[in-house]
Amino acid sequence: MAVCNGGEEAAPAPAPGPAPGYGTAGFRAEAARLRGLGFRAGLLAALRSAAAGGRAAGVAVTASHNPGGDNGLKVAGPGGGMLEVAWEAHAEALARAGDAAALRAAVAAVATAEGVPMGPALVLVSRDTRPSGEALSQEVLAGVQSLAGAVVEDLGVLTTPQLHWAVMRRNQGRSFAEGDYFSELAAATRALAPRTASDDGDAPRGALVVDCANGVGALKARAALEAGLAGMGVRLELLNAETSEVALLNAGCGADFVQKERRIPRGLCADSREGGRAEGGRGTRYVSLDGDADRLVYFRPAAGDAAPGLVDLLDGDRIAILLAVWLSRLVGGLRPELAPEALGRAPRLGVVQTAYANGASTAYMTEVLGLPVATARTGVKHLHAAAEQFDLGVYFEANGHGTALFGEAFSGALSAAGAGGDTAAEALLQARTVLSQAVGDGLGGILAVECALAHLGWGADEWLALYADLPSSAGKVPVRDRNCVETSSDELTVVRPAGLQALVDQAVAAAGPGARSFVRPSGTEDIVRVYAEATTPKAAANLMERVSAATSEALA
Ligand code: G16
Repeated sequence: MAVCNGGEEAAPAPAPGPAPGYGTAGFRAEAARLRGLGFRAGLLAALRSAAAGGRAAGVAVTASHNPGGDNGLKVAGPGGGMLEVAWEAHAEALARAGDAAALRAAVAAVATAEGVPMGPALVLVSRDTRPSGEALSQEVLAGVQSLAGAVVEDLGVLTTPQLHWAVMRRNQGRSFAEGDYFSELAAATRALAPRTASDDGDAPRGALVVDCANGVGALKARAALEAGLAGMGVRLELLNAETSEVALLNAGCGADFVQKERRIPRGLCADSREGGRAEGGRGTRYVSLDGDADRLVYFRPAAGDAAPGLVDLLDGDRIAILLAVWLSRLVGGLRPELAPEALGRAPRLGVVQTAYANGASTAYMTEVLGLPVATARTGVKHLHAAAEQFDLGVYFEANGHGTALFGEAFSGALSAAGAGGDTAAEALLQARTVLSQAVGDGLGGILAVECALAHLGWGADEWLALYADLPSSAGKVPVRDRNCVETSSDELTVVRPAGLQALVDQAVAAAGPGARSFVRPSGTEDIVRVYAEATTPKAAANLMERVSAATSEALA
């Protein structure tokens, strides 16, 4: 059984107070509250790797969309995706272990429960640009090395999806050098995109403005995007690319801000509507990444009579639809004599969303596109697992986190068809490279969206015209302890505190036909989230306010 090697004696004591839970996407809290947790997350990742016979696991030190004073620890499992849900309880058990003796006991308990052998383990570690990240990642490195036989590799400053990609590639026995990440994205995009660039450097498909949230994406965006975009005639412009001032991180910018507030990010002029118009698909396009570049949302300064500063949002729901339309057309172009022969049946395409998906997007997917739509709990780990049920599963949260997964049998069929000269199969294989198979990747997502728009001949106008969103409103209720609210497993019904769901039901009934609302605790911030949909913007906003007030009251 795996054991500690004495290094655990140097484990920093955890900060006072209850240890944070593993949450939606890892441990996340104000940086000072994470003391000692980096060590324990490193140890946990080493155990995960040892349990997988030495295949690598990973730890990304990041708090993603949270403010600059927070930090966090996202553990990647050996597949390159999020830590398996079954291991989250082990992570929390290690987090609660106060001293070296308790840590040894917790490690022994995990080793017994999971049958973790004494043997090799490898953990890849990265961090984002937060100043607190350096000390926290040093803790992670020490934590990994405290497991007998474990080896750690510090990959330095990376986006979270790059860390996941590195773990996936390492375990495929392929290079996980950062240069390969960049060059493969560029090569796949160039192979995939219609060639529209002219030799004189003109950008016939206009400019793409990337709001980097003043986060780690700013350091990687040019290397990841420029070559691929230039090949398809798009000029790259970076906005909010200041990483030296932590107070600017995710502040008034980035995917979470734009999607939740529906406002243009800082740095764009509030009345710059001209640039926002898509003229025949050639206008400037805008996209926001979040603080660790695992989410993307497109937007444009709102057209029409909207107040300056607001946006027309092209969120994860719309990105899922765009990708589903594009990928379905490619699948439809497969040579019938090649594809079914290798797969043995027609490929099953599907989409996965969460309860936050706008009802109009779900209706469009099922009624217009005729695609099966599955609903998963919030959290990429849940959507990813649901998408694996399809041969080609597109998954996106409305907040912009997602990708498209190509199943093993389908990928095999595509390789066979591609080798036989099927150009649609070749294109699908390139799309699989651009769309990370490990976890949602904001940078790869941008390239996929740009390829899809170019192939379909769409600009923001055509994309927005597919359907009209149902009016919706999202709010946050600050709480001291987010665990004070508990929901049913589909997140649609509050089971604790007693009586709150009845108040939500009353508010929904009063908001008229077609209205819906739900309340769930965030797994990343000390807040309870409230979502509401109704037939008019005013009714949706009122419903959200009423449910938020009921929530505050129930928790007082
Ligand atoms: C993380 C998760 C996402 C989730 C988001 C918000 O994103 O990876 O799946 O949607 O948190 O979660 P919650 O509503 O529980 O706060 P990120 O980009 O912040 O790591």
